[in-house]
Amino acid sequence: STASFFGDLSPVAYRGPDSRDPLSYRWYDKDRVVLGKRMEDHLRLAACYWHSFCWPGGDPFGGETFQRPWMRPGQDPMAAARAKADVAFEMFRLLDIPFFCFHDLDAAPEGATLIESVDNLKAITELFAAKMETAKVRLLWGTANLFSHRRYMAGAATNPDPDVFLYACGQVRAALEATHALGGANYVMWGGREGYETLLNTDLRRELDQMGRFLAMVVEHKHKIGFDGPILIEPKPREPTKHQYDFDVATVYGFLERYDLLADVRVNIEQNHAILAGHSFQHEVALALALGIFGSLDMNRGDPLLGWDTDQFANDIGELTVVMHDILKGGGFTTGGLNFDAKIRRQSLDPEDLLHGHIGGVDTCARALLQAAQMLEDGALTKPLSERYAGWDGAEGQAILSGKRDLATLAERALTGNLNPQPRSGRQEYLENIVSRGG
Ligand code: XYL
Repeated sequence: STASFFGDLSPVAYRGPDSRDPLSYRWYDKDRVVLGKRMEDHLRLAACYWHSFCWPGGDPFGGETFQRPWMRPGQDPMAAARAKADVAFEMFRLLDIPFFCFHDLDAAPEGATLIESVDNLKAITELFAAKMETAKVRLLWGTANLFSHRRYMAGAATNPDPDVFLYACGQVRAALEATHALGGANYVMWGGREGYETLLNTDLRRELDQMGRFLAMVVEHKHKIGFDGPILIEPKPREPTKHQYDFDVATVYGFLERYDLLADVRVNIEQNHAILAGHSFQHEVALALALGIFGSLDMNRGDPLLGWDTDQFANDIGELTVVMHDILKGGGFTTGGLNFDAKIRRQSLDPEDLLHGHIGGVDTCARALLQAAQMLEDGALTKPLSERYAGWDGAEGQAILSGKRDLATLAERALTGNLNPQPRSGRQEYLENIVSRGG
């Protein structure tokens, strides 16, 4: 039965860096206080519903490999959804993970009509709420799947057919209200098909205006129902469309500014999407922090040799250390957290593989947090950084930045002062060594 999907296992516990038990945490010691806050409260780790429980292990060349009990053909879809929920909540318990995330259609099956789909979601939301009364797990964010069904092949909000836009409104209202009912901390919008395959059939100006209006309506509705959390846009440059409008953090910032949505909307940044956009993960996080729109992270990794979204579990300690350092420096997560938008490989058939994937991701994040906290406490990176820019902190530097000097004044000063600025080392290797030795 699905209840015994994982067999007879005890919850994964912290056993310290020397542990040889593969089903234990070596670094994730949730109650350990780091910079005045419990590790669990720093990281706000979340498991995602779709990759672990809905993806059947297919790829473009072959079908499902996992054949989970709740995926067997011919079952009543609602019974299968309930069985799937039992296994999901069992995994959250075994991993002692404090949050989860889901799309409407991960949790509840699409019905024959929109009304039926909304009813299915309501029923599963009630089931989740009942489970959450006794389970420890909370909801980091909910979202709507506006990309799988063929009705959305030309986009949801950006569809040339306004009826598709209305249908998307029906789905998003239900998913936002379900998220609210379950006490979700954020609501995510990833524009899966908000983009194009060819500009020959695409009116860019219209599609951007449609997307801007759609997002504004979601924000209006969030306020109407009293949902406190932010709306998070998840940037991605391509896949499934050739060009996606929410290309990267910089593009999303420009979009939010143009449609006057900066007050209510932030970003959910994914490692794999960052590298698909030709950036590093750290670049996207640092830029969102600098622009004041940092929200949450989809924690995974892409394969640098593959040009697509492989969504593997994060395991690069160096990469995550600098990202965690930037986040800590920026004050840490508020409503956001670290969601494992990651899937095990299609040959990883065993239920235990799901646990190994998460355990590795959790420990990498925990270890990165510890290293980053150490670096921050020592000022190992922050001191050289502020020294590098110290010249701007004086009265004259501030007068320039606040608009109290004009071009001619400064030009004259450079001429009469006979300025001859001397370059100074950027010390990149020195800084890289701090990161690679772990603080
Ligand atoms: C797919 C995206 C989604 C979002 C939620 O690339 O990462 O899974 O996180 O729609």
